Amino acid sequence: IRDETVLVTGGAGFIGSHLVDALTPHNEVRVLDNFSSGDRSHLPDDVTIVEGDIRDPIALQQAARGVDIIFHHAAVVSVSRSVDAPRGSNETNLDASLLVLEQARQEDARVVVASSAAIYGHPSDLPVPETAQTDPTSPYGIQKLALDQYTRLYEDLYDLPTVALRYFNAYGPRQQGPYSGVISTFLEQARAGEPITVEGDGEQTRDFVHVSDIVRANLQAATTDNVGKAYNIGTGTRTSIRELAELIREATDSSSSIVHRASRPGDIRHSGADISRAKRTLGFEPQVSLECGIRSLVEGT
Ligand code: UD2
Repeated sequence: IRDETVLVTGGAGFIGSHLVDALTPHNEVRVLDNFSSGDRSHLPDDVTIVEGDIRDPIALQQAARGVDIIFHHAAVVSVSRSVDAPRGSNETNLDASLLVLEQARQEDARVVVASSAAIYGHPSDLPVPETAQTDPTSPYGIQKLALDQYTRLYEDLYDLPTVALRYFNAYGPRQQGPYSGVISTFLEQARAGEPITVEGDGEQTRDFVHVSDIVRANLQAATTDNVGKAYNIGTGTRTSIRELAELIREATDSSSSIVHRASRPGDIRHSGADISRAKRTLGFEPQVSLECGIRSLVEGT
């Protein structure tokens, strides 16, 4: 997209900041972030930063004034935090998301929201299509499901162009911190020569999707005519955690051992996206294989 005024909520975060990088050369970009987990150093110079919380209607109003598109990535991303404090995460992930949708209505702006594979819970059939039963196993999953449904409803009720992108397991540069996901954890362990900690038997599988593919999906969602819909964003390939541990050990030339720990209570056994709708309708085609994605993380490119 070009010559648009866009707002990225959570634009200093992991996915948001990569999206900002892709948007800034050709658009006027604003970022709304409270820097609770985002990092200012990830932001290029030529973006307008509104430091504030998406729960704050005034900050949101200021950031969203006159925008054509809102990419909504601000969220409390920790599933375990949502389990410990459901109301707190609900305020940010759902109540504030409604503020975003209302603001978009006022500005007549398109909205692309970050939904999640968490809405499916334990999938009964794999790969999971968008039409699969939704059965979240955490408050986080319920919050994302409600947001996903509200997005569709806003198109239905108010004719607002909306798209929900259901991310599977995202990874890539700048993913850091305690809730950052298994790839960055394994990579840190391998680099430090510490044991790589596989939880459970390691036969559980995930669909790992590189952040650059997620950015591509966002740009496609920004122009598609097929609005009011949700799209799975993954690769369609599943990898076991044990295999991942070995891939990372090899890629880093690490002498780390691979050790097994207790599995996570309630862990999803298998997760994998059916991405045929995104392919057909958005023209989405993942470009980064897990091997390439890990290699570029290791090489820092
Ligand atoms: C992902 C999302 C989460 C939510 C969820 C929905 C991430 C970071 N989180 O959680 O937001 O959408 O999917 O189902 O993408 N593991 C190990 N050793 C470690 C760390 C993890 O074996 O040191 C295992 C873990 O037990 C799990 C798998 O790796 O089986 C993936 O864990 P994760 O935390 O990266 O992501 P996940 O799928 O639980």
